[in-house]
Amino acid sequence: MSTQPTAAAPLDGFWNDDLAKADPEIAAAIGSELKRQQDKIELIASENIASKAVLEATGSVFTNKYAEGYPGKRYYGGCDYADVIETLAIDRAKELFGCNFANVQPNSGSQMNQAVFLALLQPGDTFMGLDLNSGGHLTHGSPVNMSGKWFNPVSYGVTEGEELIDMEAVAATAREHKPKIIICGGTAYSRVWDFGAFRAIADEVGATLLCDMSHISGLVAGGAHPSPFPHCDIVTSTTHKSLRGPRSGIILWNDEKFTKPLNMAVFPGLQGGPLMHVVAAKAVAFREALAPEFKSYAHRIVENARALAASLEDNGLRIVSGGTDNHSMLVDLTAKNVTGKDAEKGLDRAWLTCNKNGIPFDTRSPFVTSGVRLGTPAGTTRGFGPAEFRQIGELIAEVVEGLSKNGPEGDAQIEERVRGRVSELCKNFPVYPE
Ligand code: DSN
Repeated sequence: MSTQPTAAAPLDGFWNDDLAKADPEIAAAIGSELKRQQDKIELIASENIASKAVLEATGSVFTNKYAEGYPGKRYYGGCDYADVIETLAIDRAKELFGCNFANVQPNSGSQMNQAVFLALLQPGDTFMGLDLNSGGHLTHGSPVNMSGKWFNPVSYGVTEGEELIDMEAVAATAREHKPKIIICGGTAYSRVWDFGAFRAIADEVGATLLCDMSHISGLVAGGAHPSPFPHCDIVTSTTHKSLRGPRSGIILWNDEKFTKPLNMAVFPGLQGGPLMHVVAAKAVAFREALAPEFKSYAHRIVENARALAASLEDNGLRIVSGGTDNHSMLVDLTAKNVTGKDAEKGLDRAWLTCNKNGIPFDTRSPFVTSGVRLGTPAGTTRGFGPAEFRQIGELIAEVVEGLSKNGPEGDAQIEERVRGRVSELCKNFPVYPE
């Protein structure tokens, strides 16, 4: 049996058939991708399944429109409706996250963070963020990223024993280096962020406090994680992770003094014409997130993550920091003598999609790693509950056991059996039931 979902799914019925007629190759690849998303279980913590309304807005005629500038102050004519959607997106973002100002134009997570640096730092200035090895993000000071090449990043990490953010190290590093910006938030940290404690340290050293809440913004919107406001000065977020919108970014803040520098940094500092079709889709996603059902969704994400973590632990796998408070977890495979790279491949053969990820104090390279990162936002969207996630934990443990015994090629029989059980689950919980 092939280890990949077989035939491409036709797109007929999902959209109309314009694309299939105009470009059968691309239509076939999109159909295959739809089938992959339907047939495999998505456990990548930063991915989700956006609604058809979000997809429709992303594919709308706003693709055709240039709207450099901001609502009411554009450099192009014909922006009446661009103003309507951008104003709605701004108002909904402010309502959703309870803040005074929003810029909804950043095209991506990297650009939203670059805009904050452009607004507040000069080349060579010092800022502080969570170390990549402890779950930080590339744009928070990695030496291979512009943030690490053009500025002077200093970092904090997690404690060796509990694997929790080392607040003493945060305070000590901040006192020593006096960073202009302190960043909280990361991509592979599964515990609650103490924004108040970061605020106290930022105040002590005179730093601006930036939260990159990309991973948890859906949980914040739904009240399943404390809000970075009012503690943080500036909050950035991608919109496609737990927030379940289109692939994009936003910047939020409360103090008027940041308005001009941040808006000028996004446009004309970094970007030209905003992707108005994506701005429209962000507005749609914010409306969805303001609905009462989203609160329940956000809480179910966390409940499901706890069920998955508990199941993995019950089946002999160690979870970094001993569990999770949010949508994600890191599984430490060291004791199984399995690398993250081999686990990612083995799990994919069994139709469980995840990514290899370094664990705190990992001795292996980022291309190999000793762990995998798992998340529940996408599975929760398709309707899985704690019972399904407990099963998924068992399936993951079985595949890892096969890898542990047989090496990188794993146990083909186990993987085939797991694929069968994944298929059953996926059939019962379609990604786009409509
Ligand atoms: N690549 C994203 C993630 O997976 O966390 C962050 O940008």
